[in-house]
Amino acid sequence: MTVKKILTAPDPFLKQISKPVDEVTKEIQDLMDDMLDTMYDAPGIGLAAVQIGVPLRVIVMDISWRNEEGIKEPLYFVNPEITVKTKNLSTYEEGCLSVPDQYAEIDRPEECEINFLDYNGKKSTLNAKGLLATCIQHEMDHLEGILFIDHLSNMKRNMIVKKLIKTKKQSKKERIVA
Ligand code: GNR
Ligand code: NI
Repeated sequence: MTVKKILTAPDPFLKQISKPVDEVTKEIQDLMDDMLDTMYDAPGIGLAAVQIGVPLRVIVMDISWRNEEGIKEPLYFVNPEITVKTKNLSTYEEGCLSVPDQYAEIDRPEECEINFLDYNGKKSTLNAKGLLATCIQHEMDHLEGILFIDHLSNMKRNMIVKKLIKTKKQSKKERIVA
């Protein structure tokens, strides 16, 4: 169980399409454990493997652990596929661990159905709505090399990317001084 470094935009590594997993082996389970540690540490409610530098179609999520009760309910998705999505859209203010401190309202299908393999490699189906549906779609975008800022106008995206580059340069300088 290890907290890994999360890659941030505009790192070109995040733009690649992640590869399907052949089989849910011990290595894949170890990867999912590390992803969950990294996600809870960040803190976030979802993480795709590519965000920690592993371009495989693996996602972990837990949308409830930051509630009042704080009970952990991790979800694991290997090779997820959206089988149904509603025409109805809903809007959420999204953030991303790979786009630090930036937020924007994004429209996505309100409900969707996902087929995937679970932590034990068993075929499974999930009907998602609300934040769960938004989050799984955000994570599945990562598998295609897409970030939430790619859903914004060029102008809004460019502004955010400029800010990210500026903060990256600044923290590099600080590391040299320190
Ligand atoms: O922690 C996260 N919060 C979040 C909020 C609204 C919509 C999507 C997300 S996912 C994000 C973690 C992340 O970057 N996953 O890829
Ligand atoms: Ni993200």
